[in-house]
Amino acid sequence: MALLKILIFPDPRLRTVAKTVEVVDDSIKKLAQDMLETMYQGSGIGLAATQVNVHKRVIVLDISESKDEPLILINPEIIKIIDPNKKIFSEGCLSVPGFYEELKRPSSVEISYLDIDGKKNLLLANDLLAVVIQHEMDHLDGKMMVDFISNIKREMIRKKLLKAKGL
Ligand code: GNR
Ligand code: NI
Repeated sequence: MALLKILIFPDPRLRTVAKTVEVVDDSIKKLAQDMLETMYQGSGIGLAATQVNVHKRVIVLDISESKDEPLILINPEIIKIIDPNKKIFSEGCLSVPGFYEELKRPSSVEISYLDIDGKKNLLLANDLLAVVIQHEMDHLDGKMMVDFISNIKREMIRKKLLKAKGL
């Protein structure tokens, strides 16, 4: 296991579009385990490979209170929006530390993905689980929660995070 370094907005590498995983081999398994360790240590409930500068379609999450229900989703796809009515959630991001934004997203979606054994699965995700999966899938496409807020707010966040980095 190893802790990975998380890229911070506005690092341009966060804009990379991740590639489909062709084979779930040992390197993907190790990546997923290291991502889970990194997510737990950062007190996050989700993490996309993009955030650790690996541009493959792998996300990990754990929305349980007890932090013992890890999920690894490879090549996740939304195959159906079950409830298109959008709900507001307060979202945080390990790549935008210290900032929270109220975003609206569909609150019920059906996902297909490969599990850690390379087997195809379906998952019906509601509420927080649905929101986190959509947040992580955005990362895989180089999108971030700051893209949904006003330019002025995004610019304020960009300046504060650059300053915090000493840039
Ligand atoms: O830790 C996280 N919390 C969170 C809260 C609401 C909606 C999405 C998230 S994901 C975030 C971790 C992260 O940055 N994942 O990319
Ligand atoms: Ni994030």
